[in-house]
Amino acid sequence: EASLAGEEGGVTERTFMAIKYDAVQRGLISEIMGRMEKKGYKLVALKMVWPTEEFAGKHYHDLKERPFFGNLVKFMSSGPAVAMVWEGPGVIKMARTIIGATDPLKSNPGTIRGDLATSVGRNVIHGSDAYSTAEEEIALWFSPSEIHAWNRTNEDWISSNN
Ligand code: IDP
Ligand code: MG
Repeated sequence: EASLAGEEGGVTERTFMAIKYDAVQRGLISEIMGRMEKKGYKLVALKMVWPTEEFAGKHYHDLKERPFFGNLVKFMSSGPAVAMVWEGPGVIKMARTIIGATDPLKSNPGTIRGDLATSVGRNVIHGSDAYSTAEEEIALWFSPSEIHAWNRTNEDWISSNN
């Protein structure tokens, strides 16, 4: 489990992100991962997953009643995604900021979707939207043994308590 100890600039927490199959096809994996890595967040779990329709439906269960749900689940199960858990101060909210708005045309330049996408149906990345969904999605995509609590040797150059 992520430590909830307070740190300057936010509580250390974990969020789930998935690089969608459109970004995998377009060769944007390192571009997207690099943004989280360079920000100073720590990658604590990583794998490629080709979701079944059933699994994709579980991941997007909140959207079952939406008209685009069928297409969304078909798209998500059409190829492998890159599933990740990122850890760090305020990472749940900050990952959403780094991602941008759901509709790439409403995402600011500088965000992942604002820089790399134009269509809501091909918006390259998923990120958990709250603490509760982060917990739920991490548990859906990863087993506890796949999540690694490793120490960074340069931690003092990224985070300070004073
Ligand atoms: P989010 O990914 O920004 O959290 P959600 O509202 O949770 O956005 O929707 C999940 C995914 O469903 C979006 O990333 C997008 O791929 C797809 N989606 C959302 N709204 C629409 C829509 O109006 N048309 C088509 N696809 C949509
Ligand atoms: Mg969402």
